[in-house]
Amino acid sequence: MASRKKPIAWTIAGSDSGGGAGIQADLATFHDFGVHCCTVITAITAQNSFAVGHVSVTPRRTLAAQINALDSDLQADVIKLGMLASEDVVTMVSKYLETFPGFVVCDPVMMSSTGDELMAHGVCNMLIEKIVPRADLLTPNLSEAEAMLNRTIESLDDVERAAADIVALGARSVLLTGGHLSARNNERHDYWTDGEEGFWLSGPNIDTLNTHGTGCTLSSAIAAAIARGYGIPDALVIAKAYVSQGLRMSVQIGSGPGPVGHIGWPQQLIDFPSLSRRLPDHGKRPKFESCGGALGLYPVVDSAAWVARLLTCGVKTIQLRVKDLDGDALQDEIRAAIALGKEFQARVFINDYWQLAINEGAYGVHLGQEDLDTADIAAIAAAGLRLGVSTHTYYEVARAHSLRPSYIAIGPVYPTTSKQMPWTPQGLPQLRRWVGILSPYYTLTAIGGIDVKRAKEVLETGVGSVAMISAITQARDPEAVVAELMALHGPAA
Ligand code: 3NM
Repeated sequence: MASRKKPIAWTIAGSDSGGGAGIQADLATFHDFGVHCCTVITAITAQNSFAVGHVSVTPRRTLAAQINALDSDLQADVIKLGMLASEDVVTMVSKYLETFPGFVVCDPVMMSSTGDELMAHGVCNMLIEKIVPRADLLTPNLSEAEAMLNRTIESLDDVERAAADIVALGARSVLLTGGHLSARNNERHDYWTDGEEGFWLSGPNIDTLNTHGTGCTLSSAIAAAIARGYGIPDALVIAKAYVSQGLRMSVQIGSGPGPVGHIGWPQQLIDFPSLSRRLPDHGKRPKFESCGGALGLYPVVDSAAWVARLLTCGVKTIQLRVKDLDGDALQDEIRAAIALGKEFQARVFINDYWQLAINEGAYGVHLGQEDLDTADIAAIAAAGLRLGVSTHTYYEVARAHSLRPSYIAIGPVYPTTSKQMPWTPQGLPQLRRWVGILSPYYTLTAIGGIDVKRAKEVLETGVGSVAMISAITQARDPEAVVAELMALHGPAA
């Protein structure tokens, strides 16, 4: 996932003498993500925590010299654009971007959080004409989006429309932060779209005055995550978590609003956003039953015969994952597996076929992310079935988190041949990170390429359960393997 050499980012932005926003916030953010940050300073501001007193735009030659010095030695993987204070700056930066092949995040800074104007109206139009079409991601807040579109944004529906209209101006994608407009259910909602797909990120509404540098930090954190090899959806989740953590931990330093904190990779689920395609209405969020403790050894099998064989060995959690049956044969298989679960008092999860699982009274349903688009999640919850969801990335965990499922599966831990997948294995360090973030709130299982030898190190992460196919179903002596794996897990719940 992460690239090998230390990635390089440039921030092309203004200096904040107060140390809370601009170049200073960017440096702290990139540092936290292990990304080397070069700086092209577009303006020197004289400011403190309550006002911007003076702005001195960098002379052309000085700006060009910075860009040339970096271009000849420290070429960027990612460029983050902040305050571009004059037409000269916009022209020169846009010229450089014409040949820059990497990712460009543009935070269209127009005002400071103290309410001081940092960009004249004419410059805004130039930004739209020359920079926006080169931006892979634009991160306006409400007032910046209003200025760009020359209209007011008054509702969350307006936010979706505004984001789409900004994409129509030429940006490859837009994250529009909903700000005060979006504060409801104690959450704040930001909307991302590339004009084809879109989703809402909902994070905690943190009650603090110390918000100085939030926009700069958000855009830099996104750029940093991109530089570390994450795709845009993952980068947005990581960056929003980073900013939420920074707001939660922020302290007032001067006599005005303090800076958002910069305190490393986000570690706690309370800071992580949940993610959904439509604006969530948490008042109506379905509630899932818990699994009543750790899942223990969790075989994934393709027939009721295997369910019978493994439940006889004492397995207490199992998934029926049928891929090649339909009609009555499929229904019979599911019915038989569910009956076995009741007989052995085991948790039988049905993969995919949520409607049949409901009809037949299964203990639970397991869904992949693609099934989340089509399954009736509310119906599964209303029928009292547990829900397990597969996750492979930050984006997918954020999406699973929006449903508050009964358990989350994390995979693939290692390479697997049992399922075709586009994701690189997450590995033990990332699994450990997920356990730290998720296990206080969620029952977990780890899956993908786990065999008896690896099960020990996987369980040492504290995940509480391993799920597997081939290590059991292709073993010469499945009963012996299951006995060994169950012993590794300890007593079943
Ligand atoms: N889901 P094996 S990995 C069904 O990462 C499945 O979501 C995965 O098989 C995920 O134990 C996987 O043979 C295959 O590697 C697990």
